[in-house]
Amino acid sequence: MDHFAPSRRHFMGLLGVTAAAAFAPLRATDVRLPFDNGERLMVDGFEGKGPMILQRTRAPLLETPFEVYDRGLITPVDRFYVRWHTASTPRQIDVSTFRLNVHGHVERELSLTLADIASLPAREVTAVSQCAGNSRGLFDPRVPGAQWGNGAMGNAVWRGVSLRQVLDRAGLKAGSVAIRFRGLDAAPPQFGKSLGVDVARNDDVLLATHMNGQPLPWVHGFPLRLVVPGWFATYWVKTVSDIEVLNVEDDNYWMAKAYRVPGTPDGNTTPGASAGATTPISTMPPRSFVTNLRDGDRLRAHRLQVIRGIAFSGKAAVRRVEWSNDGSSWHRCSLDTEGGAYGFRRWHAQMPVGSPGQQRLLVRAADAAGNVQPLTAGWNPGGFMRNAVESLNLVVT
Ligand SMILES: Nc1nc2c(c(=O)[nH]1)N[C@H]1C(S)=C(S)[C@@H](COP(=O)(O)O)O[C@H]1N2
Ligand SMILES: [Mo]
Repeated sequence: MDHFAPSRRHFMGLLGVTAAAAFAPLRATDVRLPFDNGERLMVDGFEGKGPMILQRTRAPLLETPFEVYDRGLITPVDRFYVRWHTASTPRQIDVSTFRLNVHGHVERELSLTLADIASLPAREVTAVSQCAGNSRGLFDPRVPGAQWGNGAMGNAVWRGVSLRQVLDRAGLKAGSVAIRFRGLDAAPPQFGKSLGVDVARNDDVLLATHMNGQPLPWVHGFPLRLVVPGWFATYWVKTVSDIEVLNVEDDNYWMAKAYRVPGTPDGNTTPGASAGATTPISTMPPRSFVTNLRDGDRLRAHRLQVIRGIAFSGKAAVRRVEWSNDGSSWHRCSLDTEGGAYGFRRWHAQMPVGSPGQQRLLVRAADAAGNVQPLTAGWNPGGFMRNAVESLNLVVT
């Protein structure tokens, strides 16, 4: 299958650091995501990654195999999911001519080199990046779009500079409303997203150069990407090279038409209902997952079973994780302290295994702002923001 052949082109280094990717030989095996037509290839060595679930080759769409989340709090770069909208992805960047241009409703236009950006104070944030369409394949009824399982998310340590440092140097004029970010993707409509001024001026919003201590690989947006902790990853514009301050709301395709949900409190509606007013996707509601057991696993009767997993919320820090066998009586899990407000939090508990037969396991998270995962899954036509309580069916023998 020669269309899987990895590119031999290399990147130029970022400020002397070589970002050239080494490609392992490609191997492919079958995997099955938990929905109809869920058969996929597991590929190893594609785009410099380790074993990943192949959703699409061009533009690359790679899903993290779920067992990776059980191995550690931080998702390794070579197992981190990948999503690009178009195949016109910028693989080769000349770091000597690259500029970050800041213009629009500003006091001073800027054209910053990578060295200019590196001279600003560094800042590091651990945060979950989750595609708004993560888990879309589980929507019922099914909806069009990338048919992800639960692996379009990852937790990384992002390092760069606060976007605010750059905005302050440009000076926002009175009446600024939104900040629009564009990447180097060439195909129209050119990818771009915007943030309200207040969100953009949060010190934790980064122009990141590094991920888990390594320069960003091209698939994750070398040489600069936006990191918006708590917000769905659609806002995390890769290869960001253009920042435009607007004095009106952004009417760009990616804000005005795409990545929107019904204007209801939870962003959901009834299948078939006429499309009412919509609103742009923003912060991530809480989610939690068991990572050490899979649906259909066998457990021995009348023992204590360790259960563990991850939880996160983009709206406020995770406050509580609970497990249940029936969806009505809930038991508190222990929450690890490690992780920070924007990252994965690990949790664990001991679950008594009952008599031989079926045993369900559900887990739900609540955050400090009082958001709790709903028991039944909501639905919207874009297949966005799934955050229902997930359940496993275990077989007790
Ligand atoms: N330039 C650019 N940035 C982009 C996109 C894109 O297509 N082009 N896709 C966005 C979407 S929808 C997601 S989910 C994340 C995926 O980031 P990752 O590939 O680093 O995991 O990048 C975001 N930033
Ligand atoms: Mo996404």
